[in-house]
Formats: sequence, structure tokens, C-alpha cells
Amino acid sequence: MTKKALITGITGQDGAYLSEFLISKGYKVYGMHRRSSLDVFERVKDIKGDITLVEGDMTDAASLIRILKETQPDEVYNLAAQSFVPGSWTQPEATADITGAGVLRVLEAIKLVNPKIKFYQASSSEMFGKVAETPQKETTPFYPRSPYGCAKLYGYWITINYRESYNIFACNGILFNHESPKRGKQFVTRKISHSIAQIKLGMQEHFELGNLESKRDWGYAGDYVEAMWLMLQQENPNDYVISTGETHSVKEFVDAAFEAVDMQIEWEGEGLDQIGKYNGKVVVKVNPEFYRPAEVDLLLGDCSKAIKELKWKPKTKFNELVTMMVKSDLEILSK
Ligand code: NDP
Ligand code: GDR
Repeated sequence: MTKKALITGITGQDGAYLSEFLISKGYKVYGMHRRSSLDVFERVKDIKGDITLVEGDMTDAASLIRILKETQPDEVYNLAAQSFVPGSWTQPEATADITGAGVLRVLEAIKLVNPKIKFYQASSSEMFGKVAETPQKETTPFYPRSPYGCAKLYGYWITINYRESYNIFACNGILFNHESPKRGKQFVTRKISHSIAQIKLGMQEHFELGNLESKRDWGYAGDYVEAMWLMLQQENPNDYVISTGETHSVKEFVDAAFEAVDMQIEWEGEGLDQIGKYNGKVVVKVNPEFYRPAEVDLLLGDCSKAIKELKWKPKTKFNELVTMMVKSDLEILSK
């Protein structure tokens, strides 16, 4: 029997990689998207013929119930969210509604339509926030630092609550940052790779960033979607940290991305006055506009539980990821 999966957030980075992965496993994939006045299927354009698109919205419970009734999936991967952390300060209530209460709506729909449907929740390392210990693992206490982190924490606990209250096979993947050539251009890694490709091609002179010192455990999205699937194939539902076990500062990402196009930059100054120079020309500046009201300074994940129980491990190294992203942006811009 062909397994059926419903992915919310099909138009996002992870939606694209997960649908490719599930198709390769023989699944029939349904992808939920919200109505838009623009064509938002750029990331899934190569596989659009292999997925069935269904229209719904995380803020509309009736649409979620209808979709589950119509598609009767075996597995639901809840990836839809207002996922941009700064956007959660400018739209805190919408973030709570989509990223937080939206999880409850999907779980309620599962409870009403078919409680045997397995559920994956895209939880986040942002929940660790002001970290209580390093590295962070499943037992590390949470301390979110943004309305986004707070909304994700609600999603995390309501997933556990529906598992314990109604025996639903519901799992949290606590994923650390994962990037790819399909990453949105607002997020720092893609902003860097895209800007550097523009500089290399002479299309731009410099770009501006916020906090260069914050550190992230950056992995490759293509590796991480396999872990989502593995969680739903276990005997029992559980929660897992997915990470690389390596952390790098934003500044290190910038250095590595310039190196990927054979440009070695030099840094001068401190804090807000820091600049990055290449051949005497300023190529990177700091702009306080990109600082956050509250920052998550350091993330570093310990994914031993996933390695042991899921037999999953990250494959792509930091430098491979950076190079893949810069080379892809060079290729796109050269066309
Ligand atoms: P993206 O921002 O790339 O994708 C988010 C998706 O959610 C898009 O398809 C978006 O649609 C959809 N969406 C937003 N609002 C709604 C709504 N009201 N109704 C229906 N769909 C909606 O995120 P990623 O792919 O990077 O991340 C996937 C999930 O994993 C998110 O929940 C994110 O918070 C979480 N996560 C991501 C991590 C990462 O490093 N990438 C790490 C940890 C967790 P549209 O295209 O129309 O905007
Ligand atoms: P993050 O990712 O907030 O970790 O959330 P992002 O790439 O936005 O920021 C990472 C770090 O870089 C610093 N930074 C900048 N960030 C952006 N966006 N733009 C800049 O110009 C800039 N300069 C410095 C930030 O301050 C931050 O410290 C991502 C999202 O995918 C979430 O949905 C997900 O849950 C987490 O990762 C894990």
C-alpha cells in the first residue's frame, strides 16, 4: 500500500526537501499552501507534477479538517510557520496564531478525523534561547528569547500533550538551524551567500549585517529532512534534537563564504564599527537595524539520542554547506 503524507508549509525550504525525500521513498505527497497573489512554487517547481497541492491555512481550523478528510494521510509533517525570528517582533500576534495555535489546530483536526495519523512537529533550537547549558539536548530547560521562540514552545508542549492525552503518535524534532541553496534570502546564511555572489560578479559593492558574534549550529536541510521521517518510523513517538555538534559565528560564516570565491577578507574595528575589507575596499558593514531586541547568543546541539535511536547522523560539513550555497547563488546570478 502506498503511504500518504501531508506536508504543511510545502512552499518553504524544508517542504521542498522533504517532499523530494518522501517521493523517493514511494510516498504520495500532498502539500498544503495558503492562497497567494503570486506564484510561490519556485522551490518545488521541479517536482510540482509529483505532488498534489491542497489549499489551506494554519489559522483556519475548518480548512485543516477538510484537508485531512479529503487526503486521509498516514503521516502529517507540520512545517508551516511564520519562521523568521525578527518578523515575530513586528507581527507577534500573527506569529503566535500561525506558529503556536496553528499546531493545536492540526492536532485537533487529527483527533477529530483520524487519531491514528502520525504527526511531526517542526520544533526549534530557538526554544533553548538564553541557554541553560551547552551543548543543548532534549533535557535542557527552555528559555525562549523571541515571540517566535515562545510560539514554538507552545507548539512543542501541545504536541506532547496530545500524545499523552489522546495517544496520538506525535513527535517533536528539535532542529537546529539548517540551511541550503533554497533558504529564504532574509536568513543570515543565504543573505551572506547571495550578497557575496553579487559582489564577486560586480553587481554589488558591500552588504550589511547585524550581530556578527552570535553562534549557530548550522546543518544542511537535505540531511535534516531524513530525520523527520525517521522519527515517524519508530516503534514509539518521542522528541529528538537534530544538529551537527559544531558551532560557528556569523563572522566565521562570512569568512568561509568569501573564501569559497577565493576572496580573503580582513576585519577592522569592534562592535558596531566593524568592517570587512577586501583589497582595501569595504565589503561588509554592521548596521544596528539588523540587531534584535533580545538575542540568542550561542546554539550548539547534542544529537546523541538521534544517532543512537534513529541511526541518523549529519553528513554535510560546515565548509561544504557554505560552498554549496555560494556556488549555487553564483550560478543563479550568472544565468
Ligand atoms: P520557511 O519559512 O522556508 O517555510 C515556512 C512555510 O510555512 C512556507 O511554506 C509558508 O508559506 C508556510 N506558512 C506560513 N504561514 C502560513 C499559514 N498561515 N498557513 C499555511 N502555511 C503558512 O521555513 P523552513 O522551511 O526553513 O522551516 C520549516 C519549519 O521548521 C518551520 O516551522 C520553522 O519554524 C521550523 N524550523 C526551521 C529551522 C531552520 O533552520 N530552517 C530550524 C528549526 C525549526 P508561504 O510560502 O506562503 O510564506
Ligand atoms: P535564526 O536565523 O534567528 O537563528 O532562526 P537567522 O539566519 O535569521 O539568524 C541567525 C543569527 O544571525 C544573526 N544575524 C543576522 N540575521 C539575519 N537574519 N540578518 C542579518 O543581517 C543578520 N546579521 C546577524 C542573528 O542575529 C542571529 O543571531 C532560524 C529560523 O530558521 C528559525 O525559524 C529556526 O527555528 C531557527 O533558525 C533554528
